[in-house]
Amino acid sequence: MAGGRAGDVGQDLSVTQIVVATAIMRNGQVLAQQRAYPSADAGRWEFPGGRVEPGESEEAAVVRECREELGVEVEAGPSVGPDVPLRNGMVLRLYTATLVDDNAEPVAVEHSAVRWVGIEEFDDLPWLEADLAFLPDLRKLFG
Ligand code: 9L3
Ligand code: MG
Repeated sequence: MAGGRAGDVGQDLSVTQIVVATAIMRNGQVLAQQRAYPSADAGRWEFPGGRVEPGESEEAAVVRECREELGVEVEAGPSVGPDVPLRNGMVLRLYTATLVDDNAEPVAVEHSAVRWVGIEEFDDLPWLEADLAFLPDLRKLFG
């Protein structure tokens, strides 16, 4: 925008795009989902989530993404683990969460599969590289 100044309406390219990931915890397990796309990531496992939208809080993004991807309502808890740099300057940040209805079963709306994973099974899954960075802190949380 010609003549644009800080504070003008428009995209501020200096703001880091946060991608939230969600560790939904229930009965000593955490929910993982298997990506269907893009092809480079298909078959790999991740914590559900996606890009925070402009003006949206990170917690609200967690709730929205879990609703969209899993068809369940969650309550976002504290963030855990490191900020993980992604391609294109984006940063991945993990939030803990619980199901609002403990008996609700998440479903794979746009993914290949979902699965509850105990810490003893963490090493069995081919995780996305970025999500691997969260496993040590999750182990401590469950340990
Ligand atoms: N990403 C990595 N690990 C995750 C999530 C939720 C996302 N647990 C990466 C994959 C994409 C980017 O972040 O490159 C945006 O995520 P999405 O909108 O494809 O879910
Ligand atoms: Mg996503």
